[in-house]
Amino acid sequence: MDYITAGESHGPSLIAVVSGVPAGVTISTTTINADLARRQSGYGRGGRMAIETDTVTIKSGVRFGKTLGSPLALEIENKDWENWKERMAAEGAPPADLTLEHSPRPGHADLVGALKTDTTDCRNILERASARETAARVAAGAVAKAVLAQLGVEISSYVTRIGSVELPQKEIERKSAVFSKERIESSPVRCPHEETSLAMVAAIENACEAGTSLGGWFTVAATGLVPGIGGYAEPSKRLTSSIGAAILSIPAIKGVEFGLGFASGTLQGNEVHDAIICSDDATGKIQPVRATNFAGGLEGGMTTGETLIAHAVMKPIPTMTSPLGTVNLITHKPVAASKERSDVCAVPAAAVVAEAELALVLADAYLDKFGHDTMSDIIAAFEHYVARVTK
Ligand code: EPS
Repeated sequence: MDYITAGESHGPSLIAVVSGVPAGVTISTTTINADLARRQSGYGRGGRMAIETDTVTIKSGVRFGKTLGSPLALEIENKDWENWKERMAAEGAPPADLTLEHSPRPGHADLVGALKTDTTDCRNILERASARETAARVAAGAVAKAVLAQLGVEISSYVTRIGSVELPQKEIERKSAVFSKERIESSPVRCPHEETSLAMVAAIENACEAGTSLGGWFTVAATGLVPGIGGYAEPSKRLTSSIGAAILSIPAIKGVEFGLGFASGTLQGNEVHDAIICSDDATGKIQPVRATNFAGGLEGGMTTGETLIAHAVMKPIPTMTSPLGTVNLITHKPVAASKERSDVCAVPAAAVVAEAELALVLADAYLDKFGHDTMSDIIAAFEHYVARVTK
């Protein structure tokens, strides 16, 4: 399974094309729209989210609620296009009163993108570098989640830090905790701890008043995995690298770790590795499992069968209402950076985008192991494998 996206932030729409989806996957626009709404939510979002109500139109690849085995084209309209039709027209001359964006924002793709593509109008860059593009990824990820759901895998995420406010360590159980969806989604910042959520909201309010922005940390988890997905024999098959790269492809993400992650470099081997024990599952079958999950569900680049846990850090959004200094690209004189409307904090939204990225990599890896073209055959191969590894 693979995907590409197209679309500018203020163009007519965002599009995701998802290829390699097997035939027979149950798809519902209600489920995709629920994830799109989760991406739009979270305390600290800006004015654009009040304009948009992201909903998907399935343009191809699905018939009567099931995939056909052909590529899926998914479209999300930009309601804001109504206000940008002339300024973002695909054809014709620019309007006479068009304001060009000559003041690149430090921390955004504006300056380097403008240098690279031989323009002084940063709008040519920021329209695509905008995190608005991640709506299309979430739609693509919902298709991957639908494949995984038929194989018993569920994906969730939660926020552990915004600015200087952090979820207490005892809640995270050495970075291996998973929380119920109810606890996460009932928080305005998708943090499963009420007191911390309130402090995070207050921190966002303070940053808003100061005209600045905040980043943070989040965790993304996959439950219901079987052991042996991914591979140790070739670099490209190691899920540690493909999941890491996928999460790092989300705008503003600056680092990813699995399980104990960086902390494992400060501890001894006996404190870091997960002892192997034998356990009877509900059906009375015996299988080797882990006493703990400090590895975050990956060993040798493969799933261990424990919950997969990745942690990521998002930098503060570069667009600020009290902007940093920059240089006008025409006059080369110092000016304040452009104040493109933006969010104060989008960490809760980025966590939802990371769910999509994790789902896309995991679905692809499951199909690598169990077959690509038809869901009923994939499920048969999957059940045969589960029976073998849980003798
Ligand atoms: C976003 C849409 C954008 C921004 C934000 C995220 O809309 P607009 O540019 O019209 O305000 O609100 O973009 C950024 C954070 C960014 O860095 O570009 C969205 O849909 O998530």
